Amino acid sequence: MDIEKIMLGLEKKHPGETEYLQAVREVLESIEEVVNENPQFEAAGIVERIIEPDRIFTFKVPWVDDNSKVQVNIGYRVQFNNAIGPYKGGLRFHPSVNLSILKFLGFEQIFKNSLTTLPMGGGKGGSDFDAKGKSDGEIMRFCQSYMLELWRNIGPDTDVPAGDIGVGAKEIGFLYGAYKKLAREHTGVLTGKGVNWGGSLIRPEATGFGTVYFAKEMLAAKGESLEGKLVAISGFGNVAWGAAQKVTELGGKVITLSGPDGYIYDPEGISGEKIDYMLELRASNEDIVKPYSYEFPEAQFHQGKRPWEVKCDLALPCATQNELNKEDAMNLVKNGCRCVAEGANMPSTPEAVEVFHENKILFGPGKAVNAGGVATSGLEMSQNSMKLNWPSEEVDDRLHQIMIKIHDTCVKHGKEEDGYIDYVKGANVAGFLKVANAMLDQGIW
Ligand code: NDP
Ligand code: 2IT
Repeated sequence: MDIEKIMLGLEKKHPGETEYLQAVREVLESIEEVVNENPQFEAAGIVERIIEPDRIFTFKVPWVDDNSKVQVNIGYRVQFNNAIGPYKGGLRFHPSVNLSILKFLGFEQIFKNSLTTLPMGGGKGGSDFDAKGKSDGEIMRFCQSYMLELWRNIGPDTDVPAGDIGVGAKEIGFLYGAYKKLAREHTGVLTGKGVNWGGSLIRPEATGFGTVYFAKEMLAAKGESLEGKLVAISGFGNVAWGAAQKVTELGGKVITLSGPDGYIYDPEGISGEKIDYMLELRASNEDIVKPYSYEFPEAQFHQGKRPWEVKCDLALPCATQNELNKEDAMNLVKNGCRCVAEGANMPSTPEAVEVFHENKILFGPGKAVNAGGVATSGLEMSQNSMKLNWPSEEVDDRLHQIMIKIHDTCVKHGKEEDGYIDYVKGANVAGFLKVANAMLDQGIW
């Protein structure tokens, strides 16, 4: 496989789509060996086909704000690959959303979903809608308009969206209400639904819980545990919230959170009512974590900075892509951090990942570490199909087992001669093989 030639072709076709090109390059570099060993993949053009989405929907989303002014956003859904199951992946509503970001997320989702062991293909969607300062009525009208266009292209066996940045329980509720009205069906077309109308218990916590279950396995492979560890978390949304809960439960101490405005350092640890306060912060639709330091004066607020400068044993980036660069990675290594597990999607830049690998730091990539969210979405789909609800212990146990299995799979495909585990390679190779073999079986499409 000639990676440079493939990348050149892709760059030509999709100029300027930096996040998408970054995600594709990382996967190609990991799977080079396995593709070269399996000439049937090259003969069937698997790589050329897997890096292009099956199709993309782009549409106008007009809505009326509280001042009776017409607003227009752009909506997207990228249906990337459905070789092993219906397209599955979240929706992101954030002003930064563009096609490059959604294509990178959809591409990553193919391999992540393959790792979960469940039958789900890869997709992603969203809009450049900015929820900041919007009333619930405005968010509802936006969600209704978005679904008015999207509903014909999704379905419980076709494409099943869920949440991501800016899309939580509230937005899923509005989107589902609109779908139900348009399709005249009550089906599992979205995941992350309310528990009274088809949602799975533990889905809200699942990404954060799964992240910590994975980190726990990484530490255990080195004979260590979370007990007494100092943990730096970035973000303050859904993933950060679940991770903070589970770290605390397993005996670790969460010492940072962050938002686009800066980070909080709380030497006493972020637990109990402080974790509940994160929900309030997130629901406020404000972009600041600063209020945390008013509420809990022992915490220090560091304006415009990222948490990677604090001394910690573990780092869990849970905010957004490319939020941890080479300098941050060098700071973490210098300060004795031993394990980095990505709760967010692609939060570390390629240069940062290189620093982790060079220093033999335990490094878990997002597509393995945060797969517990979509895995539990898969469990929600199973429950919807069977028309029953599992108790929270059962869902949590299944999630935990899936995360252990994903960890084992990464070890199997990523263990190097000196015993170091390249989790990036392990996740990419294992995720790829299952989808590539399914594509081989199904002919050229
Ligand atoms: P949320 O919307 O709940 O929270 C994300 C938070 O991060 C927002 O509050 C956002 O603030 C903040 N944020 C945005 N940019 C930055 C930044 N540069 N520094 C610090 N904080 C920032 O989203 P989620 O918690 O759901 O998603 C977080 C990450 O996890 C994303 O990468 C997502 O793709 C990934 N993920 C989510 C899953 C899920 O199930 N929800 C599953 C797997 C991965 P603001 O809105 O003010 O910009
Ligand atoms: O990035 C992700 O895996 C998600 N946002 C969750 C997707 C899902 O379908 O639950």
